[in-house]
Amino acid sequence: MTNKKLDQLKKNEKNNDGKAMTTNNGVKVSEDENTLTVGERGPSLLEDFHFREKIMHFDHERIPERIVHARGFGAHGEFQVYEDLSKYTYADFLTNPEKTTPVFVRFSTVQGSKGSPDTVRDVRGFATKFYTDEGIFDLVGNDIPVFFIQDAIKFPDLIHAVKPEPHNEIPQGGSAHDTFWDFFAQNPESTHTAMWAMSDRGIPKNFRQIEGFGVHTFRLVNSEGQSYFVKFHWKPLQGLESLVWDEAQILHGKDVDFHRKDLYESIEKGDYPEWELGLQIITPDQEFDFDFDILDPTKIWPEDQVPVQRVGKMTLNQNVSNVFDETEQAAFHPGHIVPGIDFSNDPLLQGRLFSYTDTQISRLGGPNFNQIPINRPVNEVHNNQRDAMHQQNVHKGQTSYHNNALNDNDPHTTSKEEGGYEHYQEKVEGRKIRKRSESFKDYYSQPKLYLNSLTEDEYQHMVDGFSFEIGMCKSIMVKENAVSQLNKVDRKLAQSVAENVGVKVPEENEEVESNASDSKLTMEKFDIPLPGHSVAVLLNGDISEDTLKSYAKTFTQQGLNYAFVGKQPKDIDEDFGVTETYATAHPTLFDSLIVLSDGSDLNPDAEAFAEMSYKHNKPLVFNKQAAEQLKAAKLKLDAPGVFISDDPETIVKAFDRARYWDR
Ligand code: HDE
Repeated sequence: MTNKKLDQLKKNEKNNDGKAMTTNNGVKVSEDENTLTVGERGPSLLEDFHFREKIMHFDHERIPERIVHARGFGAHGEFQVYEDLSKYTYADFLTNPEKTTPVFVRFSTVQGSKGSPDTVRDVRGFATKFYTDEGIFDLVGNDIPVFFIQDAIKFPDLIHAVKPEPHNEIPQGGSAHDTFWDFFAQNPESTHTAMWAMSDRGIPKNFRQIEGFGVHTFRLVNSEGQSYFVKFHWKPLQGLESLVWDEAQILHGKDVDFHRKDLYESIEKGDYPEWELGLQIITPDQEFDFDFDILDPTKIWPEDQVPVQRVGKMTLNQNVSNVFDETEQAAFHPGHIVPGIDFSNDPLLQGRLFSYTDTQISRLGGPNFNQIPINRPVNEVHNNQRDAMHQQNVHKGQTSYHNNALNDNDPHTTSKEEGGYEHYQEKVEGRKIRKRSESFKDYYSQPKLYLNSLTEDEYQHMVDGFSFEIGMCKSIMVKENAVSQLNKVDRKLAQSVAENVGVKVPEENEEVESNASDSKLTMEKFDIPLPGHSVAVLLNGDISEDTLKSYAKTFTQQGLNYAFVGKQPKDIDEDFGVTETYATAHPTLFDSLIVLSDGSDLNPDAEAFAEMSYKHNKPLVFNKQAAEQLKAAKLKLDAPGVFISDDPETIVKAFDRARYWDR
């Protein structure tokens, strides 16, 4: 199946192979290493037009990074709906199961700048551009289903609070500082999202294993004009996994590109990540049936109450050719919408609709950003918008206004039946007011529901997350205020965090009394397929090539990624060998560890490797000699997830579980 968007992008490709160098004006260049000077040691000349052009262009190569979500990575792919969804919508890409729709996805962190590490604790952006035949639909979502605020007018406050503090620009890439936790404590609507960010969801293992959420309530509209409230979900077919915080922090230094590398390499290998599109649907007559307001973006619709229907699949199967040209210049906007989809009155969504074009103008230099190749729709664009910076089209004809008679009134508008976008005719009336709806004011029930839905291990990770972040604040007042907020959700959580950060918990127990939970919120319920799992095999001493071959064969059959780690790199076969050394490999870069030893003196780096893998709850397998030698190491050989074996077939079973939290 061809991908129309990639075909379109191909037309803009520029390849220098076999080409002579020219200036931007097309003049061939004879010398590109020396400026024009008076004599060999004399001053440079102003007339050196080639130098002037080259250096001018270079001086302007950077564009402003995104104000939020600056650090990101994207890939191309396609989407196909499983069944005709015309019951709910007349959007063409959701009603024709024969059709594949090109997509471009950009994953991102929120707080950090463009060069910040991938593995920080943060919300991840999950923005999808569908290039449908009826125009572009952008689903600009996150990996956490709720947001910190309820009204867009508070977005600058939230972002000012979470970004590096203005007096010293610290910290980079994280929320573990006073202003963020001060915001948290003074703006109780942020409680729910903060709980998610402090849970394992805030430190995903990679982009392939995150969920995606549209967050807001949207509408689907069918051809009869009936509307349904909808929340969009992306469910990863790779399972859902997180890092351990200590591991994430080490990775900041060991590999700042950990997540982008994982995505890039998976796609290069043909190991294409896939997500199913999920819909939660609420009919208009059910709008007020819930104990939360469906317009409130700080609330989920618990899946046990409103099940997610999986309606289609997205596959990411092509890396970009150039990160700046495609990923950096991609301009997403929740207001890029197609017929059959519409907005709800969620005040956060409404504000976003206004905001995103502004940011593109300052980032991409003018209102023609839709003409940049990555942003062009695959269908034709015709209107009377003209001129402005960086216009790429040459518009023919005398008229650029509507209505006209000189050009037969073209470009003409079209009716809904012919594909023209029509807004859903929602009836609204009211007074102009600045007031938060009372129905938005329950800030603590859903945080409690989230807490109740976690496993014990996940709960403990959240305690650790809060303790680290609040513990990093300098102001005792901020710490106390933050703990007071937690006290309104759960007494035990507040007590544990208070103890860890050295403040008192409020005397009064204010917690929400509820056992309500949702079975779909824990990450541990997701199956994690074996293919893609990575294992480091540490070689101590002389391990025979036949042994290595038998390991390599089994791992390849099972779809595992592996690396043999030895003293020096060594080719064994055409396809494999010892590729890593103790200097280049690190336990945080692998999901599990095998140590094979011949009994000769154990390399101290091997012991450190095993201890760190153990600490991060990863599966460990030692052959008998290695186990004997590791008796003195800081690990327990009889702990869960530690296996002693040298049979590659049985070893693979150790990887059934990604982490042994019960260690
Ligand atoms: Fe964004 N957001 N946002 N946001 N957002 C941007 O647009 C904004 C919000 C999200 O990979 C900016 O092009 C406001 C919620 C993603 O390019 C900016 C509000 C959600 C991305 C902006 C929100 C998001 C952005 C910065 C509150 C999840 C990255 C650069 C009303 C549903 C897209 C840009 C990419 C980016 C504004 C809240 C997701 C400034 C005003 C809620 C994934 O326009």
